[in-house]
Amino acid sequence: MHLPARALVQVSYGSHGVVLLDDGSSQHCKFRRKVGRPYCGDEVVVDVADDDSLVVESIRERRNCFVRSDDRQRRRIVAANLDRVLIVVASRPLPSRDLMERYLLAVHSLGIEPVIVLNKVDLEVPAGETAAGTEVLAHMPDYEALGYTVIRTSCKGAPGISNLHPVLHDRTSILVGQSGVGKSSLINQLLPDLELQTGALSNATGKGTHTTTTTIMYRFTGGGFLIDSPGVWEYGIWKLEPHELAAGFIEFQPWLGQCRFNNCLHATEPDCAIKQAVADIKIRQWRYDAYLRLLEQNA
Ligand SMILES: Nc1nc2c(ncn2[C@@H]2O[C@H](COP(=O)(O)OP(=O)(O)OP(=O)(O)O)[C@@H](O)[C@H]2O)c(=O)[nH]1
Ligand SMILES: [Mg+2]
Ligand SMILES: [Zn+2]
Repeated sequence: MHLPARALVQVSYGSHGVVLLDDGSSQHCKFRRKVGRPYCGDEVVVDVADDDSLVVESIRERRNCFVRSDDRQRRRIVAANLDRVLIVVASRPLPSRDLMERYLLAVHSLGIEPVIVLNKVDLEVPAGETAAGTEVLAHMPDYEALGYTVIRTSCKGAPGISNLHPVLHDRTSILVGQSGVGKSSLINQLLPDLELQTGALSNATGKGTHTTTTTIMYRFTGGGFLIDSPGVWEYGIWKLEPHELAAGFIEFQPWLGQCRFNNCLHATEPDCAIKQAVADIKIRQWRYDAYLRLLEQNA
């Protein structure tokens, strides 16, 4: 291996992590504070340090990055340089209210198309559960009508997971979603050599990787990369500009810019084109209601 060399960050623990080299090997690597913190998916240049360990020399400018918000509405990078974000939901645990809208908003802000994965379709939707959660599942045909790709999967029976292959091939994809929806189970089924890969990663880090506590990038058999991320209970949106919020609702697009006020929030303003479109049933009422809730939370 000729050094310095280009590499991909598979795992980042802040001051060190694992990088994937061109020869296909996963190597432990140190990060230098002056270079900045690399994240999963970052393209870096590595070299040998004085103590013979690998060290990141530079981080290439990120094409995009998927972020979440911490409890103070600050952006936290989860992974970088993505082609696909798969939003995984299931009937167990049921999604929380507006979770899907927040995820869709986040993915649209990256400038890429979200893919919705409805996993655990082998299970019945539990009766008597919260309306908010079951509503999300009932809205799947609406998401499809809006133009989103919805892929139904099961890790425990028909229809299996093979419908995912075409969207993952030759791409860098991340699976995000609530804890327990089956992200790691999907990855486990998608990667026949997962044990080999996690073995190589644990060897490199000395840490076990059975529970998803860190974002990890795997090589996808036949080309591409698959990133598993730790589940969240609530996916929070960072502080947004009002126009960024509306941009996350794709069906608003044709009417944006047509309100009486330039800075219209589409809430209480008169002569609002969005509200008119809702009244004309051109925009679904439940989506507009979700928009209003996000607007209020963002205020
Ligand atoms: N019935 C059924 N159970 C599933 C399916 N997929 C996953 N599970 C189960 O759901 C549980 C959670 O699965 P995980 O893959 O660990 O979920 P995760 O999204 O990775 O969770 P975190 O790592 O906490 O974010 C496990 O007990 C799985 O066996 C499915 O399609 N059907
Ligand atoms: Mg997991
Ligand atoms: Zn308006």
